[in-house]
Amino acid sequence: MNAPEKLTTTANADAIRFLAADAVEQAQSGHPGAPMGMADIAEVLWRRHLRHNPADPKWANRDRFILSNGHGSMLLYALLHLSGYDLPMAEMQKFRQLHSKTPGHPEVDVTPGVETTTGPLGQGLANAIGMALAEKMLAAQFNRPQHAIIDHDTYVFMGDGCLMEGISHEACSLAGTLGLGKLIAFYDDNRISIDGDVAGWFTDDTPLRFEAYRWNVIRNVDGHDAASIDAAIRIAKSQDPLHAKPTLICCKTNIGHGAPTKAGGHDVHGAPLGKAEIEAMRAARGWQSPAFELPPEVVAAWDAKASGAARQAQWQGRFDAYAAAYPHEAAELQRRIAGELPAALGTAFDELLATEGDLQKKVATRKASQIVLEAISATLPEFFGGSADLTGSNLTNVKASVWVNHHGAGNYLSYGVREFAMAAMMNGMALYGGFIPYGGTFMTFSDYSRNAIRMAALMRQRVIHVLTHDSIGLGEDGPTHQPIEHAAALRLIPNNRLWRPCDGVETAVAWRAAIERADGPTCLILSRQALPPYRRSPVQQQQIARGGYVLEDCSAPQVVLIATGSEVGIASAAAAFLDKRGILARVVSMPCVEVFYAQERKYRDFVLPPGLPRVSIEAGVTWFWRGVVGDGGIALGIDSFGESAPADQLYAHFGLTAQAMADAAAGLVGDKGEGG
Ligand SMILES: Cc1ncc(C[n+]2csc(CCOP(=O)(O)OP(=O)(O)O)c2C)c(N)n1
Ligand SMILES: [Mg+2]
Repeated sequence: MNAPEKLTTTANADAIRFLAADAVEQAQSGHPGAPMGMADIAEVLWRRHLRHNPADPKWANRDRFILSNGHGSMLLYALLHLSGYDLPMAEMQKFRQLHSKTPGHPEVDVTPGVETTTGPLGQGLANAIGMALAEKMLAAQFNRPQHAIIDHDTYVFMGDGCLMEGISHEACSLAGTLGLGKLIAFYDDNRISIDGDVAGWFTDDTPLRFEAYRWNVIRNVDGHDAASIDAAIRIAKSQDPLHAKPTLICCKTNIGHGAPTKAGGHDVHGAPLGKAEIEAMRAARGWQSPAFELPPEVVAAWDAKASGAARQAQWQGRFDAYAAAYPHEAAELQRRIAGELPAALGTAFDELLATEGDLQKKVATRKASQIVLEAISATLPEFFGGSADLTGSNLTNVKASVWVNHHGAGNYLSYGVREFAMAAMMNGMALYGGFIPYGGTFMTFSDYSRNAIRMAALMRQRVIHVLTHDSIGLGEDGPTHQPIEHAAALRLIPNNRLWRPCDGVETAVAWRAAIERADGPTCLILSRQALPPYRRSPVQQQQIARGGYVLEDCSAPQVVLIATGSEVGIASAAAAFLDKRGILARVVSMPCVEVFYAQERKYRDFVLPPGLPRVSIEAGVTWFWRGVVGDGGIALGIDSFGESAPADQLYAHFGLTAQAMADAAAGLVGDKGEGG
């Protein structure tokens, strides 16, 4: 590279440095270190390699860029602004302010060009691995000879923090096995994290670690030398596609590079540089422009609008040729990317619910779930199943499941014992588009996935968690495996939906709600043990979708018994006991509390008449239900850990019996005992 080019390259990267330093200074909040340290890598990647179109951030065949070290958000905002996305300079000045397009950490659907919400370290990397998998599978399904319409790379930036997080092991190990050769990750090896020099807490041989994962590792790249960075990217992209591996480019960098006195230390990680340091940096780097102004030649050098439009137009030409040769495939791909459900899906659900079959028999709801999957999967090619090594227990597979292979064919993935990576990869797939991912594990291990479930809720992504073995009903495996607080905890996540169906029909309705819901995740909470079926009128069957409904009624109820899942049977038996004692009880099944409380007041009051005493039962913590039953009501449940024993003994041990529920209800209506 000759001298003038090098100068421009440096100036282009310095534009990122000054935007980041000035925005953080203005906000008096944020992280200048990573953007300044990775500016040179970003400049080479974005200006020489990244295939994107600022005018259409959703272009299907764009390269994906994920900033997994999301605290460096100003790096991404600077790149988007400089490239010509709809992110004007005014937004740089509003960094971290209410309702700006430049929030503290990158948020999908807030800023054009942000592919996923990052900040919780390690998850962006796992999202990117999900996206790279989605690309590989979509390409395998839709590309045809001479028509490679899905064919792009997925790039990730990450720092020490992402690599220290355990999820990086889970996800990168799987990425190596799957041979995701179009995934290119850059490690910002600056030897600094918040507490200081990582020598005291992070001394892994990272290149060796990734070689052990079967990645293509490029070591010792000078992260401030454009030619070395460029060469590394070219090596990553020149792999034989048949044997390609994910690439890790290890870049030695200097955190806060350019700051005259603060670079290289942990103080630049997450604090404003200070006016004096920024002015000294301006002088040292010969940067004449004031804050939030840029030299015209730098603006021109960065502008990717024309090149991006040309690139997309060229792809559009290829897509049109594909559509002419393969009209059915082209329409189907467009449908899937748009996230529209096929009409046949609704018909399959309607038929399943209208026809007497195994779903309407006594069945474990995990088994009912598999019956549902068997009935609908063929209509939903975007459905992508999996399990964290519990397929035979979660019953997430169907006869037509094909395990994903090295070439990207298949519709089912054994994620291995990697719950968190599974959840975060599913988020990546949902964000990518063209797939509706669902994955299974035991409900108690939803804690391992929890932050990724939260991120799906925050990002409004359609991801479905199949959580089986949902209570002490799983029996002998004992308290480690028996979820107690999990249903309540999952219900607490805003925009998450939790369904705990009581029989096969409710399971089908829950699956339908999960799939038809396009703006957030759903957790399906399913039993290991068989549960009896209920008979419902057509109206009752329709009301299941309202989250809660009257399952068994009487002429003038004196008390309402509310239950979910396997405890609905206990509530109905309790109602029968009460009836013998001359007490009239209504049984309400409430498979989805969140959906029920989203119904209009009239319906809620119809199901739970104000003033009538309430008793709830769920084999989990009671405090969640106290709000539903109110001060005068009784919530039956378990406020300790479970025990190891056969399930029926456990229900008796924890007092979750029809007799106990009947006694509680009788007490509320003033009946003190048999005949009393
Ligand atoms: C899961 C998670 N834990 C903790 C944090 C808080 N945090 C933000 S950045 C950071 C240090 C990251 O170090 P590194 O990735 O090396 O970033 P650098 O200082 O080099 O920019 C921490 C602990 C977080 N964002 N996510
Ligand atoms: Mg670091």
